Parts: sequence; structure tokens; C-alpha cells
Amino acid sequence: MDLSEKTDPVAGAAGETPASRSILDPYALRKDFPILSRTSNGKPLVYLDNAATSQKPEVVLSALDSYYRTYNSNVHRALHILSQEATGAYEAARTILSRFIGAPDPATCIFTKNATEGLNLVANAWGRANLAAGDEILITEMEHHSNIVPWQMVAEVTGAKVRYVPITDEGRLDMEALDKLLTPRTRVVGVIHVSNVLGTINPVAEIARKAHEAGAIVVLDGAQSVPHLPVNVVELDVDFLAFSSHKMYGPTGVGVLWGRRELLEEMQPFLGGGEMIEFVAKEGTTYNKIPYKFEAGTPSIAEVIGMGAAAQYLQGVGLSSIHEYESSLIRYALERLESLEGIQIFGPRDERAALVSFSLDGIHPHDVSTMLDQDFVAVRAGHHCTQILHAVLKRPATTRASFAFYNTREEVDVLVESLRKAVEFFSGR
Ligand code: 7TS
Repeated sequence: MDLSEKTDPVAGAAGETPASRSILDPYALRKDFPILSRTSNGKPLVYLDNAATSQKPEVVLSALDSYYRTYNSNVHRALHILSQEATGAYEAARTILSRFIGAPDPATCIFTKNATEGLNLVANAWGRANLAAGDEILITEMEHHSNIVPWQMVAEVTGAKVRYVPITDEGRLDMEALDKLLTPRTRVVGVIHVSNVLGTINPVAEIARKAHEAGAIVVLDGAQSVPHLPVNVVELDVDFLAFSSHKMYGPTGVGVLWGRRELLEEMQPFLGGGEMIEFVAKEGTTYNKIPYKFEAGTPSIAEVIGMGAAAQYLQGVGLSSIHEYESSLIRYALERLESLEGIQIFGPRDERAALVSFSLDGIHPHDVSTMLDQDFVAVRAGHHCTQILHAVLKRPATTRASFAFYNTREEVDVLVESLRKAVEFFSGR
């Protein structure tokens, strides 16, 4: 089957209205991603590991290519033409990215290596200066390790305590428990916007309102939300937002930490070196203004420019359309997956993001993934960097299929049929 061939993208969907039929055309958009036409042993690639990293459209590839071919140069350092062009493109990407997340001020968007580095930057630069014994850091049981471990590390050096908001059986945050855990001792609330395992979309604006009432700041992990739904830092009223380029169809090696200007200005730098200084003398150093204070050393120039191209591409497709299309795709996927014998699906049934983790009775997730691989279906098996959540789910590992707007119902069908073969193989039928 050629998965790039257009059939009816929403045929047979439960609860579909004619109006939702023109949301977005995944078959046309697939053509923007060269890798999606790959085959292996005659089988077309079914790429369902988008939560780990997404594929890159032609516009991103050509942004990288043209930087290296025509204006490769360092930024903010030299006065020659190439450096001016590189600096212009690098700073233009900052403006694009700030608009992309609704931030009025581009200087509040710091380029990092990835979401992980952004979260470490906050935990270290803000946390070490603002936390002490008796303070509490409130995070959730569904956080990715990158929004757990940096807080545990900073708790160790400051004497603050890390507390965890539990999840309900349905896989949502227990908001009553959050109300109880949020006290005047809470200085920071760290929360994942979209769970990379459960697909839960957390009520961030409500959490931010409650946290601010308690006097805490809010650090949002947007790694899985920014690529898939409209995210606006002003509307959500958070204090920090971290995300990665490579999950939003941009290159690896770069991400964004957005922060409230007042907080960024009062924070000490995370890394020292070139470009982050104002003046260096034997007696000491004064620091550059934001964002440069937090961008020590030569940045990932091509990658930043590529991330800008990815954000523009996503804006062209439309984040609302992406969310709507992916919501319809995950509804279809859940419906189809539920037909499998011995499957247990984790996370809410509705109002969730387009990824699904599950286990199959008696089959290890690694075996599931290996079987799917034989049909060139790429999924992830493991704990997905959420060991605390997996302990709550009482599973050491799960299998996860994570979708993008270029995935189709036919690909969901290939996944389900491949899983059916795995179930039959392992049950000896
Ligand atoms: N936060 C969330 C919610 C994530 O899903 C991930 C990566 C990160 C942070 C860290 O992103 P990085 O770019 O800094 O590595 N999650 C996954 C995943 O689910 N499978 O592979 C990586």
C-alpha cells in the first residue's frame, strides 16, 4: 500500500462532522517530508515515534543547507558580510520563535540545547538563588525525568523538598491533591503541559492561577505541547516555558527557554564564557543583557535558523488545525487499538494529545516494538524517561505510538494489524 496516496482521511470516523473534513490534508503535507517516502524491504515507513523526535520538512533541510553553503559564519562577533547575514538570520529566528509562543519580547527567548537544558537552567539559575530549607518544589508524578532530576539536584544543595502531585486512575492530575499540596511553602510548580506517555493535556492556566495565588512561580515543560497545539505564554500565564526544536520538526541540538523578563534579569548566568559578558577583568566580570547573558559560547547557529524555519512552517499549517486533525486521528487510533485482545491503554480516553502508550498481556514491550519493526512501523518501547509514572502505572515499561499531522488513518490500520500479528505470534495461534 502506498501510504502517500490520498484516500478519505476521515472516512468512518466516530463523531466526525462534514465541517471537520477539511481541517488539514496529511497526504499533501507528507510530501514536504522527504524521509516519509522511505521503504524497507518493500514496506513503506510508518513513523510513529514523533514524541521522541519528529521528521523534518524540506524547508528546514534547505534552511540548514543554505546557511552552510552561502553564509556560514559566527554570530554577534565579526563585522563582515557573512557574519552580519548569520546574525540577522539567527536573531530573526528569535523573533519568529517568540511570536510562535505569544511572547511579546524576543529578548525573553533564550536559545538552549534542548528542553532539558532549559529546565536545568531554571532549576540552577533560579532555584539555587531562591530556594532554601523549608521551601517546597511541587512537580507531578507524570513529569519527564528532565523536569524531575534537576529539581531533585537543586533540592539536595538547597535543602528544599520535592513534592509530587499524584495522578487519577484516568491519568489526569489529581487537582484536589494539588490544592492540598500547594501551600505558602511552595516556591515553584513544575508541570508537563502534555504527558509524553499518557497524552494528558494538563490545565496549565488553572494550575498557574493557583500557583501564583500561593506565591509560587510556574515552570512549564512544553516539549510535547508546543509542536502539537497552540501555546501562548501570556494566556497560560506561566513564568518559564521550555521546549525542544527536534520535536517540532526542527533540527536537533537546539531549544528555547522563554522566561518572564523580571525573573531572567534577576537570575545569575548558568554558564560562563564568551558572549555572555559585558566586561571581564581580573577582579571579576559583569554580564551581558538578556538573552545573551544565558547564551555562553558559539550557539547552534544553523539549528537555530532551522528551528525558525520549522516554526514558520508550523504556523503555515496552523497549530489549531494540527491539534484538531491529530485529535481526530488519536480518537480513531484508540477505537482501533481497543479491538486488540489483551491490550491495556493508559491515559484519558478523550481530550488528549495524539500519542498512546499501552501494554499487551504477556508480551514485553521490546518484543512488541521488534515485531512492529519487521513491518517498518517505528514506535518506542521502554519507560520513556518517566520511571516515577511507570511505577505508578505498575509497569516497568510500555509501548508507545506517537503521531504527527503527517500520519494517516491507513498508518493506524498498519499499526493495528501489525500488533494483531504480534498478539497471535506470542499467544501461539
Ligand atoms: N519533556 C518532555 C515532556 C519530553 O517528552 C521530553 C523528551 C523532554 C522533556 C526532553 O526533551 P529533550 O529534547 O531535552 O531530550 N521525550 C522523549 C520521549 O518521550 N521519547 O524520547 C524523548
